Amino acid sequence: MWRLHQFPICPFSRKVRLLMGEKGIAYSLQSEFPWELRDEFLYMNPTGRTPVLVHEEKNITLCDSMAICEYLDETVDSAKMINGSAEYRAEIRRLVSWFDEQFYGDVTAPLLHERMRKRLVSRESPNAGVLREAMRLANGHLDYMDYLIDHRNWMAGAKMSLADLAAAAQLSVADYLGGIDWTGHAQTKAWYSMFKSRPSFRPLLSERMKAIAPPAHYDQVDF
Ligand SMILES: N[C@@H](CCC(=O)N[C@@H](CS)C(=O)NCC(=O)O)C(=O)O
Repeated sequence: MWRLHQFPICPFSRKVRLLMGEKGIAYSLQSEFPWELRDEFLYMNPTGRTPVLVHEEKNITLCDSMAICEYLDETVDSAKMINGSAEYRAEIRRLVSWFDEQFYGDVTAPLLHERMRKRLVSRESPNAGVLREAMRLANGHLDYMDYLIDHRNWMAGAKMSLADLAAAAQLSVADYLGGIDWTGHAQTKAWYSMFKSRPSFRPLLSERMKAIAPPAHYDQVDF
C-alpha cells in the first residue's frame, strides 16, 4: 500500500490526498515535519519537502506533488484529473502552477510561516504586517477565482480537474490559518462549499495541526 509523508496543513500534500481520494486509491499517513530534518526523510527526498509518496512493496518513492499527481493520473484510470484535449490539459497545468506558485507564494506560504512555523519552531509572534499583506493578496486572488467560476463550471472549464484540487488545497490551508475573508466572494464560496462536501475532502477537514486551531467556520459546509 502507498504511504504518504505529510503534515495536516501542507497544501501540496492536501492536493495529493484529494487526488487519491477522488481516484479511490488506498494509502496510509506518516506524519512528517520538514523542519525536523529527519535523516531518513532527507534520504528519501533531498529537498526535505513534503509530500513524499512511498510504495515499499513496489520499491517506489515519489517526490514533488506535481510529479506524484502526474504519476497517479497516468497509472490509475479512474477519475482522470489531467483530462480532456491537449488545450484543456494545458489550461489545467497553467492553473495548477498558478495555485502552487502564485497563490502559495503570496498567501499560503507567508501564513504558514507566520502562524505555524513561528509558533512551533522559532516561538516568535506573527508579524501583523506580513499577515495583512497576505490577506490583501488573497482577496485579489479570490477575485480572479470568482471570475473563473463565473465563466466556467470548474476552475479549468467544463470538467473537474487537478486545477480544482490544487485550488481547494491552497484555499483550505489559507482558510485554516484565518487568512481568507469570504465577504464579496460568493462565486468562490459556492464552489468551495460544494467541494467541502465531497468524500475526498471530509477527512482532511476533520484533521487538526497540533497547537493551531482553525476558525469555527473552517470545516462547515455552510459558512
Ligand atoms: N514543489 C513542491 C513544494 C513542496 C513544499 O514546498 N512543501 C513544503 C511544505 S507545504 C515544505 O516541505 N517546505 C520545507 C520546509 O518547510 O522546511 C511540491 O509541489 O511538492
